[in-house]
Amino acid sequence: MNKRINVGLVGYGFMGRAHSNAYRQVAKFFDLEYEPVLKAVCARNEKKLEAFADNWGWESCETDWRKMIERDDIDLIDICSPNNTHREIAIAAAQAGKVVACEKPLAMNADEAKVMTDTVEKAGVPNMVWFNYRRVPAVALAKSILEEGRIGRIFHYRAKYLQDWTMSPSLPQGGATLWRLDADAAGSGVTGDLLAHSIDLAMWLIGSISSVCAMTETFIKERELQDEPGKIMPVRIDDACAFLARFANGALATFESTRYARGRKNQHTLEINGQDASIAFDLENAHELSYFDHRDEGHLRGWRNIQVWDSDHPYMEHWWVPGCVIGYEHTFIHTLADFLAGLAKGEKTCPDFRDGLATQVVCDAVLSSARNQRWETT
Ligand code: SOE
Repeated sequence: MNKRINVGLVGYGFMGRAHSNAYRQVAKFFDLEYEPVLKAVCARNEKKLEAFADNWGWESCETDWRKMIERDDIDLIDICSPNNTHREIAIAAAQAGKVVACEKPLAMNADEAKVMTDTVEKAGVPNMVWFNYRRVPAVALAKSILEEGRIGRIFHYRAKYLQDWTMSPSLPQGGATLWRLDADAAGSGVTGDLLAHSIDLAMWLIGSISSVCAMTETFIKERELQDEPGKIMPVRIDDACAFLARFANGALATFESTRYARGRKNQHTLEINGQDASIAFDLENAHELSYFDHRDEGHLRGWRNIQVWDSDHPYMEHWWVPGCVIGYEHTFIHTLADFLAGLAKGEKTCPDFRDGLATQVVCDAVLSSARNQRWETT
């Protein structure tokens, strides 16, 4: 009989669905000591909440997260409400001795992330941030290729994260579904929402970032409020951001993100160029990893596309027969599986809050560099 871990989820939007699916699936595909129980879900709109709980099989509903944290039958608090709620909920959960999982970005800014990290560490509670793209099998394979030393000295890192869903000037801002456009709820625009993913991956793969030089732009300056039709307010988030970076190990990087790349829905790419080899990944072709090895025999040398769908590739032995591709939702299941395995062994699983803080420090430096039009150190 597996040990049960009772989960209380805060938030039921896009990420609430992705996390609920992970809690439902994980024990069916991974042999784990801990089996998550979908104990309670919390949000303010009671009617929508009940329908959500019903659909995903959450046992109970709460409309006040404080009450959920007080419950003795909840072991883990998972936060996937808007970014401006993360700090208060995470701190209260940690102080109540709960395990804490938090959607990215960890916080609105590095100051908040620091307090949250200090609190979970002082309370000694296991914690993690859902940077799910570390658990794309092809990205995990890139990590092991780097760890095997196949790339040699690294010179360049190139990342892009492109979307196009906010291009319409008539799209409102704020409210339940468009809080990512509201600086008070999100903290920032593409920097915290998208580049946080790219920065997390870059630092995991290559090492820490020591300085950045950024530019940002807000293309559409005013939008109607979703909750107050007719009321037009300035837009205060960054619609696009590009920055140069230096890693502590001497490698150079470029990062670009926008929600105005027509036709790009969720294109998240990275390329690493080293002395001996290069690797490249594109989330729009998530089951492939491109690899070029200069040491190959000359007449055979060239980019190869590794189809990351065989049972000896990361995570793939848990799924179907080789060649049957998996997708976006599986990255959340893998994140959860690794976290639960870490809990069982009493080991921390990365990315934890300290890693989330490191990313937040870089995001703050990026925004400050763009504001002040100068290089910033992190
Ligand atoms: C934004 O559109 C978003 O939903 C991000 O918030 C997620 O983190 C990203 O993975 C997909 O895009």
